[in-house]
Amino acid sequence: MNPTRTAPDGGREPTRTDRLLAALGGLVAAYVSLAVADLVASRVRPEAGPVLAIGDAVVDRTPAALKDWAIRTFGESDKAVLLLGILSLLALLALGIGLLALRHRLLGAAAVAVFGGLGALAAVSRPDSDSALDAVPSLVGAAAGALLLYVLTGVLRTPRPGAARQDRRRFLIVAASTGFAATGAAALGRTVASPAEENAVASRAAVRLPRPASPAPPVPSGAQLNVPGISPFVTPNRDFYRVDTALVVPKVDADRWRLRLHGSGVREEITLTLRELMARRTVERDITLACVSNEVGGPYVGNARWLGVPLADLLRDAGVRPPSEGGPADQLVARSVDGMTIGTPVEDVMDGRDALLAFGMNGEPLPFTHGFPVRMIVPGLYGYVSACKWIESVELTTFDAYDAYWVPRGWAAEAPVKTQSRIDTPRPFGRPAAGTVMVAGVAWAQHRGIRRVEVRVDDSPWQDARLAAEDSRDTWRQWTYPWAATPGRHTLTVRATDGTGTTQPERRTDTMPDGAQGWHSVVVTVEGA
Ligand SMILES: Nc1nc2c(c(=O)[nH]1)N[C@H]1C(S)=C(S)[C@@H](COP(=O)(O)O)O[C@H]1N2
Ligand SMILES: [Mo]
Repeated sequence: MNPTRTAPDGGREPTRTDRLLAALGGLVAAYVSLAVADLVASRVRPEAGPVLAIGDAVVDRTPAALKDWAIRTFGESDKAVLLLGILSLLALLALGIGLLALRHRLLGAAAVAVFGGLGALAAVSRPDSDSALDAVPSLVGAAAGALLLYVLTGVLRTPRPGAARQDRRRFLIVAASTGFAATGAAALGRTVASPAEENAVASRAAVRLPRPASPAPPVPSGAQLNVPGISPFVTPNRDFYRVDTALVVPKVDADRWRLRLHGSGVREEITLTLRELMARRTVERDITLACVSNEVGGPYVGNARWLGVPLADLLRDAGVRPPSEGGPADQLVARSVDGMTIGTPVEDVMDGRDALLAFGMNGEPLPFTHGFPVRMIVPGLYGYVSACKWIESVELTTFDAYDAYWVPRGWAAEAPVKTQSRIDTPRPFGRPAAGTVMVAGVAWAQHRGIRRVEVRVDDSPWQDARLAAEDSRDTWRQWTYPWAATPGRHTLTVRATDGTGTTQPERRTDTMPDGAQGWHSVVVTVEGA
């Protein structure tokens, strides 16, 4: 047993075991803080939890290049990686605060409170925070953590004489039981949906999609090629890529949702409910959506059947004229419930293309991840300049007057999609058998259409691929090329020509600032017979 020495302030001189336990105490107190905050947030608003609020703040302040790197490196796990990073940093700080608390009990507890305050500040300064209530999860969590740390380090600092061993046991029992209780409570908070979330889920289940006044023409039978490994012509909702800045998917209650249309050139500001929107003339269209962060050969593109109302109809009814007819606004800024802003040329929206306020995706109401209840879709423009999810307002303004979210972060204010083609099969570094190998994939140049796709094997001349039937110039097009493959290592390259006759340039460019260009190629090794 350790001899008990007395420290100047009456406590015992801490031993190495005390320091170890104190650090552990810091960790447990931080953990309990976060679990309690999580529990409270699950009742208030999930996004108001401190970790997510800080995560959101980090996302907004991340330089574009770093962000693009994160998307490239971690793909759709980029958010998980960010949260893991934040948690690791907090864990380190917590160990330090535990040690501090062993020296100065009150100071340690105060440090926990300071972090709670930072979390609360982050939560209320989010663009989508409309209530001081958002500070509550962090504050309650911090109070719980500070109290626990104070109690735990008290046990270590003022042991009952001769009872150090029992005191440490007491410490461990208090730490473990509080940790377990907080875990249980937080887990319960997560499984039992909050009333707000329940309402949102129920409102989506209650949506009856209207029959389109203008249905999508049937997909030509020849648009879907029968080649194993090719991207299906229609991307099922569950497989559709997801790119957004939301750490928690917004769950909007459709019954409370409103769309506001205002700004320069709008005769009179309009507010619409979902029911009112759906009562307008509806159209259904197949449209391929692509992300500007998609590298050559990348996965951030998908094709779906969208149901919605033409945005141009709504704008015309509100008195809006495009710049070509003398309208004062050249930029339409869409805002989402989570504070995203997306700027789109008014001219593009009103030039006759099927720019939609969409509520249906492949025959069902928009999934929450894809923008329920309503999002924008504009054929021919990258998502970050057109496809606002969880939309809540549309403002008519100018490019001079306003920069949307991504623009100050280094991305172009205007970004029509670049022509791209991708080899889906064979996979990179695949080992197909010699003989006829079906090389196949997709090519897209939304709103211009795909006129031609060519394939090159090593340095041989370009060969025409067989194009699947065209559904519309707003959708991607499958292609296939039967290759007489000979044993050995080969490089397959693809390039497409769009409806204007322009062929993809060879040179690869960065996704920044307005989308990648260049030829996609894959290297395969053909196995001998
Ligand atoms: N509210 C909101 N809308 C958004 C985004 C976002 O971050 N927030 N990201 C945009 C980007 S960059 C793209 S590519 C598309 C992706 O849509 P999807 O996730 O349905 O595929 O949504 C766009 N709409
Ligand atoms: Mo994107």
